Amino acid sequence: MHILGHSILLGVCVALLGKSAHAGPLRCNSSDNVGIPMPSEFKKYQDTYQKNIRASLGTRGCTNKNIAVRKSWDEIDDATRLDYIRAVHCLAAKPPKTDKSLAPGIVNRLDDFTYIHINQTNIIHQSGYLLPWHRLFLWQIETALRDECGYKGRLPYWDVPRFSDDQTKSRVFDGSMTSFGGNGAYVPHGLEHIILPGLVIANFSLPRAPGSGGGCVTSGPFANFSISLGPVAKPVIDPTDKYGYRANPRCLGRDFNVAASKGVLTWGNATTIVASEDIKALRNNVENLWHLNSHTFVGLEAADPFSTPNDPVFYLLHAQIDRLWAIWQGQDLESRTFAIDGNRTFLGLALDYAPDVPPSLATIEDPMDMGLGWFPKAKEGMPMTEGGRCYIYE
Ligand SMILES: [Cu+2]
Repeated sequence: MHILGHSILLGVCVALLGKSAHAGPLRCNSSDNVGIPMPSEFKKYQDTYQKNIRASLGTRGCTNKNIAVRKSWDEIDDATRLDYIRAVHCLAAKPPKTDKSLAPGIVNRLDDFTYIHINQTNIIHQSGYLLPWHRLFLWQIETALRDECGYKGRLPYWDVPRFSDDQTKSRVFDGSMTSFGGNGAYVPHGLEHIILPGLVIANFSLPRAPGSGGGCVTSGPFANFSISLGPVAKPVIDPTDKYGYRANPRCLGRDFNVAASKGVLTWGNATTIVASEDIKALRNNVENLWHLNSHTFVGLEAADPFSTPNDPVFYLLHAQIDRLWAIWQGQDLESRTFAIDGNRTFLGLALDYAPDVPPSLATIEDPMDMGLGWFPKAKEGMPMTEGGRCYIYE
């Protein structure tokens, strides 16, 4: 009887899905039946991480009572989703705090974040700072959403491997008003080679394969969303505006690239990452199996290594990466929390604008530039339950 009742409920959900008419598809309440379930191998790592983090907590500061839980966007309720989206629009309507002489294209509080990410790109990617820098960056935006715009929840993550076959089945990209919208409109385009400015190597470029969009996002709460800084990595760099610091008002565009997700951003690769035997393997696996591919899947603005935070989904994308790192750290908090690997610059290349940053190995004592005059050491960006941070991923 129970099984019969369940299938009737599923039938109702399917019928509702078929009737999507207005502001986006109707969804049945439970998303339990959507996506690829977490395999037991991955769950084993997640369980160990959660158990070890909780066991490490004391009775003061970050405790089992007050620890914040960061959840999948697909597992939070619609009210929380709407509150998050409202808070992002709220930051987009607030004045910036960054000195505009640094980048005249900074127009709002979100651009403070995009600006410092552009400014630090050649230092915080393919380097030892990737993970700690972005952990603090996520914490900064989560704090801004909560303290400056009254968001009541925590930073959610994009449940990438659960939807690797079809990311539009995720509530992140289902195009509804409780999502981040869908793909960009289709604009015919081909393969491009985008140049990353600032590296002292002749025309360092990355291939950018064409996806199925290429134009403006037309559905959901970020249709008609205006962005200003960037793009930075382009086929041709304008030497008078190398880092896209001038105002360049335009729509938020995307270019979904299924080949970067299907068979790539899988539970199998997520498991390989959390099972990495040491920090060197972890960092390489994160970069090569996941980081670049998840940006490439979303495409266009999100795939610009510099100005990628222009796409509000950036923070959910990086929360997934932060989660994978957290689960890896949580297998052995004592030996892994402060483990670091990598150079001080992108692939150890010299930078044309920062000759004082030697392309040598990063250490946990190195300062990182988070913007607005905050220069924490790399080690401050490593624990999840110290230094004001107190969160766990579910
Ligand atoms: Cu980044």
